Amino acid sequence: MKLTNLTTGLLSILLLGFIGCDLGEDDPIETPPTEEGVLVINEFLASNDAGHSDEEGGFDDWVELYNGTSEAIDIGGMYFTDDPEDTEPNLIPMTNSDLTTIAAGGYLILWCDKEPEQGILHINTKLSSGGESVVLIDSDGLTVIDTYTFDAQEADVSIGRTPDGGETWTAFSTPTPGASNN
Ligand SMILES: [Ca+2]
Ligand SMILES: [Ca+2]
Repeated sequence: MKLTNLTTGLLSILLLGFIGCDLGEDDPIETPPTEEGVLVINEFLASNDAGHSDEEGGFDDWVELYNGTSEAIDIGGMYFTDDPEDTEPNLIPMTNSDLTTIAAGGYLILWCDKEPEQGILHINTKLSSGGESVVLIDSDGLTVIDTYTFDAQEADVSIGRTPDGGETWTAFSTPTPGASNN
């Protein structure tokens, strides 16, 4: 008799537990995202006819980086290239961390104008409007931080992630260099 009561009790506990789990699965509250932000290529313009110009007034190609992490990141010492097979990617100089540091949640523009004499954020590479890649490589020269390969581009229409740092790439007829893509 005692054993039967014990068994019934255990079954009740198991059944309650089961019902509890079932209710839990139906809970409409979604788990908040836990994935930490990362440093990404967030937007780029490979055909700049009359969009945003650089300090010298040049309508040059540009790449926007976005720091989705909670810490400032200095990209000095990292590399950028338009070719994933490039054995000599462009070194981003380490000579002025004020210019190369991206605040947490901040943006930075690299000008792809083949005019490195215009400053350390001017890469010795232009982007092909016919399509190629944008590749950001870590300071070890090997680890690809982010890369994206694109097809032929329309003039003054940028391609970027939505939301900032997100998985989806969208064409923007109103580019937002240095600001949120939203
Ligand atoms: Ca320029
Ligand atoms: Ca933007």
